[in-house]
Amino acid sequence: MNLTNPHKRYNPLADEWVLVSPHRSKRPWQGQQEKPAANTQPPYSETCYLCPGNERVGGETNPDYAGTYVFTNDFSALLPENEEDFSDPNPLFKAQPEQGICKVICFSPRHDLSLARMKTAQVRQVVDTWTNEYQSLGGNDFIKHVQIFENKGETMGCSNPHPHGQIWATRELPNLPARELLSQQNYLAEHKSCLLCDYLEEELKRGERIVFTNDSFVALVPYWAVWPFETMLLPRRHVGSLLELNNKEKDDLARGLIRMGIHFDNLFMTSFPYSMGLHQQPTDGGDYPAHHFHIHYFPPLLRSATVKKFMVGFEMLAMPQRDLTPEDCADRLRATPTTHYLEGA
Ligand code: H2U
Ligand code: ZN
Repeated sequence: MNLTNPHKRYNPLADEWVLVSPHRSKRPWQGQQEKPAANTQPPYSETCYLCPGNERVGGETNPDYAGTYVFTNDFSALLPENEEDFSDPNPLFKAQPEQGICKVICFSPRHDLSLARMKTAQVRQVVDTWTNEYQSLGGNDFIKHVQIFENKGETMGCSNPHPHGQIWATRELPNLPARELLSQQNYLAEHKSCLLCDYLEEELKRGERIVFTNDSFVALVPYWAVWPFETMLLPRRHVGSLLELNNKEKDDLARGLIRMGIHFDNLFMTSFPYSMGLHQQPTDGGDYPAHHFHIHYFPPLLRSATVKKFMVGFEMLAMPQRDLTPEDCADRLRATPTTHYLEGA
């Protein structure tokens, strides 16, 4: 399928539309224009608050950790206790208390690495840590949703190059997970099958948006992607969360996370910035047969290591828009080598 005229595409998960203007991207692809970015980070940094043995801003000292390391965020956006009365008689001034727990996960003691440059066994440890945190945080009576995510790169407002992610666990379902869950539940009710299972099956047939696959996971640029190189990593099997993955699937997830990172970094020969996160089923003990576990990557870069996409103008006032098609972007990602450009450098 080669759509060349302006059109809208529907995102059945988020229930919203994106405007696609392929005719505007006819200008030739310049490809690599900048010099490959060297990794200038040292394996250990004295001034890093995430490196082993260092003191954090909050005053605590990190242990001399060897694998992953989790601690409660010293500046948590949410607090477990919250009894304040936010009620207002006027419905136009609606507020509710929110409770939660925020944690930080160091993926590795090595200050100079990223998921893309770690070994499978090390990333597997990250997957296991995510699984344990999802289970233990979700086990709290008052926690309904566990949002695991990684903010990577200065452009994404990430404060530190040390490989790390965060978890914000909340009493309520946040906006996007709530919308996605509802869409999946409506789809199941209407079609008697899973939205993402059906979508994945069709994408594997069409092939044009697939970046790579392994035995258990598929990486693709969604048909409705908003960000140029937005991708999703989906388990082939219908599982609601990490808890349902078997050993082999967890290893394949680790391999998928690494390979996604390598394609991204190789695209513009830079440590590719993004926000990524896991969407897992709610943790209130309810039954969620419609929910298909998946990972979103939202990267801001457009044409080079420095030229990013701005969500401004029409996009702020009306709806998101893109010029490069998701098919073009999947082609470009797929065409990058599967070995990291810094390997052997
Ligand atoms: P970012 O990578 O998105 O900047 O997040 C880092 C988190 O680390 C941030 O939420 C926390 C910040 O509150 N932090 C600590 O918990 N302790 C520190 O000593 C510094 C930063
Ligand atoms: Zn560090």
